Amino acid sequence: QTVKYLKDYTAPTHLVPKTDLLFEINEQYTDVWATLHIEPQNGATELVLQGDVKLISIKKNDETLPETAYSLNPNDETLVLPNMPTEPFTLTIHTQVEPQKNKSFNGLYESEGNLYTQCEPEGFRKITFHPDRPDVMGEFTTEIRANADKFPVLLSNGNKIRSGSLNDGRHFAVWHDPFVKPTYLFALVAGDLALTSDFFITQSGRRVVIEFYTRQADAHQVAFAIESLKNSMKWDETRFGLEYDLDIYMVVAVGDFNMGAMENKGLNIFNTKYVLADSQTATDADFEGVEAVIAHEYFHNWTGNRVTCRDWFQLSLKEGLTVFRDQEFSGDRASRAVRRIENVKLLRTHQFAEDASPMAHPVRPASYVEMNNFYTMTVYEKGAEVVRMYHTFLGEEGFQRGMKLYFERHDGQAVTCDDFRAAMADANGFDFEQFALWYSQAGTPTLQISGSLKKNGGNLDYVLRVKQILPDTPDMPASQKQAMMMPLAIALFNENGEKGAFKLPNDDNSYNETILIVNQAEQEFVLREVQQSVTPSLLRGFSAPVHLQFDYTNEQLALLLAHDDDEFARWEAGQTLLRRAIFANETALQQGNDLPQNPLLIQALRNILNDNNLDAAFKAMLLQVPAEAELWGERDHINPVQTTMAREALLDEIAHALHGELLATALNARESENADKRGKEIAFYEYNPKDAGLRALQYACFPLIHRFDEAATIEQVFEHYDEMARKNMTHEWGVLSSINSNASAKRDELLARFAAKFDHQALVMDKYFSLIACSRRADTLVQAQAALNHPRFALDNPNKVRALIGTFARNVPHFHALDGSGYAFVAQHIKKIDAFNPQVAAGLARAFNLLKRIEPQRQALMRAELEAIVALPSLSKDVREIVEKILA
Ligand code: HT7
Ligand code: ZN
Repeated sequence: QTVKYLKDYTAPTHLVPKTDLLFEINEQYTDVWATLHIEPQNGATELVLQGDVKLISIKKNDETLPETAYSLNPNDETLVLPNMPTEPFTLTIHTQVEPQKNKSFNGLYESEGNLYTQCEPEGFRKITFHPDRPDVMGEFTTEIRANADKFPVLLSNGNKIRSGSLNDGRHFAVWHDPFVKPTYLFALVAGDLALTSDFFITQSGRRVVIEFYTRQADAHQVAFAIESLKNSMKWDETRFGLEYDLDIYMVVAVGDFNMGAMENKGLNIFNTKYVLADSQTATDADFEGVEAVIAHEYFHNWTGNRVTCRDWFQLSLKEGLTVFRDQEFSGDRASRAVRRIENVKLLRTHQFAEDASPMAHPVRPASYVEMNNFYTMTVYEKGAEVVRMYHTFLGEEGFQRGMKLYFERHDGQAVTCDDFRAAMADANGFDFEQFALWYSQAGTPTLQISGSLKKNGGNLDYVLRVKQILPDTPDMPASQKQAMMMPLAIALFNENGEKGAFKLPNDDNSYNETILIVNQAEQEFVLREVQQSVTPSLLRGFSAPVHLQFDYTNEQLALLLAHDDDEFARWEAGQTLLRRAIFANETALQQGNDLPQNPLLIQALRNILNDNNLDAAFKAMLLQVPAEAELWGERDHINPVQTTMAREALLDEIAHALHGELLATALNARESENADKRGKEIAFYEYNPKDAGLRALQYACFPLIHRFDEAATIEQVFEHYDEMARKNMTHEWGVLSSINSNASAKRDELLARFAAKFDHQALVMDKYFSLIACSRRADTLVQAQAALNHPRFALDNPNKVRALIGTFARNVPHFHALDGSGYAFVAQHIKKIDAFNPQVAAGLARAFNLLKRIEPQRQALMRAELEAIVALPSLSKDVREIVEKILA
């Protein structure tokens, strides 16, 4: 396998400032003529183009080149032209593609009779030959010709400059994008699609046309996405001072898509999951997903498109920054604290696991085999945390000064993470030299903190000792790693739960919270003139992406849970109590002891349930018991099923001890949700953040209510399902998820009714398949296997695969079943899917990344499956890279 290294980067030998494309779409295949206007650099004569596509012919300045003038190398997907002029010249390259046969959804592909492209990161080379690297930027003009009946809509980037009829029922459109861009932002869509239009007036008064393209049957579901786009456009103007640049912004929704969406200049292509939403088919979480992804792709217009990446190692330059921007947007829209906690949960569940696995890599990877494998939690989510740390150090004003300088310096360029860091540093006179380590050192640091009171004359000092521990990762032993620089936000609470004042060294001002700069392996911070009793609130707001170890007593955690005014720290105190209770159960199970009781935790949860001043969405968050994957942190010898049992035992304890409070809370939340809707149409149960919070609270309680008395609850749900579910999909989903592990036939019947009702709603059928796959019932594997034959299931549709097989691979007791059946099921489908969609197969293969940290019996079973996968001679490099890393 060819490994590409960041250290080997060299500037391009040839630039391509202009590319003219002609697509002639036929029944069976599409002809592409690409005219590249090439500017050799520094007298270079050998031109290497990338391509994985059928070559028909090449012309140099209108003269057909003989086959002896170039060599095609399918192994490394290159076309080498050794004797090219040193002066500017053109190459016109004729290629032929078969989009109907393309099930990889990469390059030009067909879905339901329409054509779409996906070019990031290296899909353009499946369309034509080109340097196809992000630092070769140019202006694109694209002509599309196709049958007018079958393909009435012809779209590409930029502005439509011409269109008209041709002979034989064909027509054409010519698009020109005035902004230079790399090939990965190229897009084309051709098909029979419904258009929903709107417009946005920018801060400078320009009118931007908004066009959303969907299947005709889906057009009524785009209103929320359009509103989200307008909100995003407004927010980017007000918070970042960034205005949209073209006169048209198009979004196309497609059901076959490998990821969430793609930010192609002026022509975003979206997974339908992140465009289509109405209250009968989408949950509140789905609405929030649509809003966030619409925003994310829109924000790329500046952070990604106007300023792009020099090479793919710099992916986090655009992704980390854009995730940070979409997180801030969502936080500004509503429920900032809850959004922050959700982001941290996602990071800790998936990115921390990645960082502790053989797949660990720095935010800026040093090498890769298949770039598609590096659209990771580390690049996106840890990358966003790295950007957030700049923000924490500099504050909003300083951060915006940095952004301004970044755009002044680099608009229209392809740059690096160091250029971003330099802009932040130079705009603020802040030294971010050491901070660069966040881009090169993989693994999650641990901060071991201890605190003690010390007499200082008549006063007391609180001395915090901070030790930074960096883990070994496959790319670098801990001994070679250097101490990182990070912000540590802290406050001190007294025994009454009040925030206490303190002073800092050489500073006579009083503070009640501060940000300490951690930058050494071991460090001491002195907080002066503190009160007698101190409980520190540490890593407030999750100020750095680290593990925190501090020896809190359970009473101190309960105090923070009751009183901390930083919602993250408050929630985290509760999570630590919950984690401790589960670990204690695990130990008891291992040792065959009785399970311990947790009166302090139960009382703390009772107080939360009874607290009428708490925001409903936040209360729902406080009640969430950490999932298994959140509990594994840095542990080894994991026995997944024992973790599940320990966790379930705690859920039982909570459900029984707090049944009355849970019922009352759920009923109150339902009452509050209904209060302003009496006498109104059901359609009034729409998404809005306040009602979403009330619903989140109802469905935080309902599974625990079901757990208290399963038989009575399933009867009740069965009797009243239509009434409970009819308000909107959040209720329908909430009810079904709550009883989804119930062993009775009534649960099966309810799911069957759900599937029948939504048979023709592809996105709701994804929900049905994920319900099947996430159930903790004993027969889940059998049901998942049967679902493969459901008429609405399709192995070549990535959403369906993620819903059924991806969800199953996260179902801890079933994926990790001791007979190996769960591993075999997932492995079997990795092999099948790899034959046509390596990217999706590689995504599934990541489920095995726990291999080395799992107990020996399961480790052997997993290993056997992985070894069978790598033994396949035709295995893609995508899956091979992942599986070989896991096995190494
Ligand atoms: N920048 C986009 C990445 C993406 C992608 C990558 C590989 C293969 C298919 C893909 N579709 C979209 C999405 C984003 O982060 O905005
Ligand atoms: Zn992105």
